[in-house]
Amino acid sequence: MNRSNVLVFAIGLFALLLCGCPRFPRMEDGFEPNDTREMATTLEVGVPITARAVQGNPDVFKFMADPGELLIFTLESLGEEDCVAFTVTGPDGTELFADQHFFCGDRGFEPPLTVNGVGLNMGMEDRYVLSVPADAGGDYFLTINELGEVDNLFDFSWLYRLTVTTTGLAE
Ligand SMILES: [Ca+2]
Ligand SMILES: [Ca+2]
Repeated sequence: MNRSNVLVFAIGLFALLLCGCPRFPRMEDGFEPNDTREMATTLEVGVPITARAVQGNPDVFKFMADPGELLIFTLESLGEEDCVAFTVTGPDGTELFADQHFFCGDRGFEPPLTVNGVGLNMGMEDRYVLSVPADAGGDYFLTINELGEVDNLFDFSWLYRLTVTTTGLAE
């Protein structure tokens, strides 16, 4: 590449970045659209689902629980930007868990809202474990929201593997 070509290339790249186009949209997964509880993807015990959460496009999953079960949602990070926030909703629409942070890395500063013993464990590397006591039977919903930074030019996305398992609640 001679000097003027380099200059043209640099100006072109700068112009592209400046106008924010193209957006290089992140590829979605095959479970879309699953953006609301009405369109939620059904989970089955022990059957892992590999999917991608793209910023601005929530992924909603549902699981039919028997009363008295403990639901364990395990999310393994498979790559890209791990910048997620979770919400868990019970059969009557009550929010049982809700991350309160809006940007990547702020989880530690904004503790999540949790009720009824729902807990998030991040003890293992690249893994989130959400424990949800299902006192009532019915559909429990897990929403995965990919967040961003204040200044990311392109949408973030997160590749994950989600598995739900159950045990009886401790007496
Ligand atoms: Ca998705
Ligand atoms: Ca979605």
